[in-house]
Amino acid sequence: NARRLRVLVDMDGVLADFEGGFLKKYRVRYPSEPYINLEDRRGFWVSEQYGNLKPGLCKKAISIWEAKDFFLDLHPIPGAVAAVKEMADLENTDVFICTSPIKHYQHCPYEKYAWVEKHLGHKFLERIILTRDKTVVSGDLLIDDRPDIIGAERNPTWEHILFTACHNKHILPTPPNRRLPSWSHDWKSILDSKRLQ
Ligand code: DGP
Repeated sequence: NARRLRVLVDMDGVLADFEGGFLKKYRVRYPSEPYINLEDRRGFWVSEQYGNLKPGLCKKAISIWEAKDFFLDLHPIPGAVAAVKEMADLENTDVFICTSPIKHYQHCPYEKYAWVEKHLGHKFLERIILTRDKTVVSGDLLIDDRPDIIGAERNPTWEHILFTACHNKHILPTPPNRRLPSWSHDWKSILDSKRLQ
């Protein structure tokens, strides 16, 4: 079976710790405002939960990830860098980093490239797909922490593997939807199960 497997890997929440980086910078910038512990995060949109916590916090939350160096300073998710490098070195496997930049484009797209070069190396710059619509990108697997990935294509080619994050851990995946709980779990078996299909 010489067919190559194409794996799309999301960045924020899967490779880069968006939630941890957000909370840390939010608390430094707004020390007297309430905040949401990561265990209490619910829903994909950080700004929505902060807005519900207190009027005005939606805008304050957004100001954190729109600031210079927010995306560049994110720490890698544990095990992510080693896993993606190993995945890219597997035979018959093509890995792409598939990520949606925020629409405030002054810093985010540049810093995503810089982050990939810093943590994964220059050759991974060939592997970046920036898109606000992941359904039009073709692949066998999409490893992503966002539960609802929809767009222009009603039948995406990829199978979505839900990567566990603080905001989605209470969602029950409706079978046959699969999860990857962390990078220390057996991601290779998920790839192998797809090769056999
Ligand atoms: P992705 O993980 O590729 O689907 O990208 C989603 C981006 O949106 C990621 O950078 C995280 C960011 N994000 C998280 N919460 C919010 C929010 O409440 N508002 C906006 N505009 N972006 C958010």
